[in-house]
Amino acid sequence: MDLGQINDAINGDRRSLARTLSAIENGSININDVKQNVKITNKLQAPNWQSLAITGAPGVGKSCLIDKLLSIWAGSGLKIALLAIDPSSPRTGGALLGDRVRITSVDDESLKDNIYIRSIATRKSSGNVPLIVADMVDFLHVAGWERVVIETVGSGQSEVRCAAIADRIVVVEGPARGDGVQAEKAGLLELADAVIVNKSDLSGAEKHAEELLESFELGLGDAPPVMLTSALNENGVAEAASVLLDLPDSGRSVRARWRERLLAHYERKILESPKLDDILSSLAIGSISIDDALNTLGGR
Ligand SMILES: Nc1nc2c(ncn2[C@@H]2O[C@H](COP(=O)(O)OP(=O)(O)OP(=O)(O)O)[C@@H](O)[C@H]2O)c(=O)[nH]1
Ligand SMILES: [Mg+2]
Repeated sequence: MDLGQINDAINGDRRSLARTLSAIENGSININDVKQNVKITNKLQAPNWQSLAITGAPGVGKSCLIDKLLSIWAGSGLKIALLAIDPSSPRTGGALLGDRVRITSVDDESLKDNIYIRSIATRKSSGNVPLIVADMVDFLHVAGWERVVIETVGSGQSEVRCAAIADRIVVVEGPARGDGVQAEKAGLLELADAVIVNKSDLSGAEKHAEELLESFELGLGDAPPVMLTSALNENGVAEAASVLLDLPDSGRSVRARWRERLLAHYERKILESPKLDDILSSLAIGSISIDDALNTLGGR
């Protein structure tokens, strides 16, 4: 562990920050060791939330919307970081390129000291991505980034878990396409502390917001706020930015979120167990059962 580099990162050096995050990403340093070994000088007031996941189907406008939100929040003096989880889809060849193009707030001279952006290429990662993301969020807080936004596509278990590690989850949807509520299918809505229907400049957005409200009314617990925005013409974005900054966690999402976190940690426990190799060999020759294996790996 390069303590000098870690201290530089904490003291604001961006290159050291990038390197430290890479070291967390590839598993060469452990966040708990870092916390034990560095003096944490950045005393942040604990805000309402420290991490906010913005999730939803590909192409609904998450990056465009985040760009506007970052401008507003950074403009009000908050230090805000974005972790863009890159599912490395063959479609885009990786969201990095797309997001670089779409996130323009970072090019603004007056804002750039308050904004830090980092992509995480999940394809290259060997470990448990949601927990790597959680560790990176942790380090960003240590390094003085008050709020961390996580952009993740809301399909696929790992992506949903990346959202579940955040303090708050916002699900972004597009206008109605006649095939019902997308996020509902992915089990995302039960995790949502707020829902944004973006592309309100297109027809079908209001109808979709109504569909969402109806589907919440059928469910249990209090419905999260449903907001309409257009990242294109900025309608509703300032309002959304202010609601999101003070967003309470909705009671209904808490259990679902803890379930995802529990599963992520359980998986890490199994994968990082020194007994895993032996257990796999025993399973392969049939000398133990799955229950035996789980008892051994899932225990202490
Ligand atoms: N009409 C309209 N188009 C929008 C709006 N917001 C984004 N778009 C367009 O939608 C497309 C996708 O936007 P992105 O911000 O990249 O969407 P994303 O959800 O981040 O996509 P992935 O990262 O690939 O999942 C782009 O062509 C945007 O220009 C909006 O409010 N209205
Ligand atoms: Mg995007």
